[in-house]
Amino acid sequence: MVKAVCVLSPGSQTTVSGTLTFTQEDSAKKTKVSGQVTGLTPGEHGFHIHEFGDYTNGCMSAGSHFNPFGKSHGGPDSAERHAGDLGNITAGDDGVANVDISDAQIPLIGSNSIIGRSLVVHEKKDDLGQGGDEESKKTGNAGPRLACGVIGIAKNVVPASL
Ligand SMILES: [Cu+2]
Ligand SMILES: [Zn+2]
Repeated sequence: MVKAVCVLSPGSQTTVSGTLTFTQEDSAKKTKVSGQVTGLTPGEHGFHIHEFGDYTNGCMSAGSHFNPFGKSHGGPDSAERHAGDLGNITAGDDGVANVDISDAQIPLIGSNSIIGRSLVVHEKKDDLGQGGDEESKKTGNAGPRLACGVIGIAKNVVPASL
């Protein structure tokens, strides 16, 4: 089993934070993402893996959605999607979103491993590629980046084969 962790840091002018854990039992299994994001406005917020674990210029340096197969933007259940398209998380009135996702396109093992890339939480709802405009097929119109964090190897776990 490979385990990774992401501690989200607030972007400029936000107080959004959170800790997410990632686990993958073996290369044939989905990756589970679980944890909590706090400080959100109530409602849905785009939630993606972005291509770079780079914060030299804040969350903007994380680049575009992780897209190793050259696809258009979609939702987690879409046939056409970026690997990093995890859809939306939903915050309650307390501003807390509980995350519990299983996804086959964000492996921790193998050449398309997301370890070393980043997780980004957005201000707006991701339209999952259904917005009808050009931007919808790129970013889902999810808007500014509220918080981001690098996905790193978690303590006490020896990765199988990264
Ligand atoms: Cu994003
Ligand atoms: Zn995308």
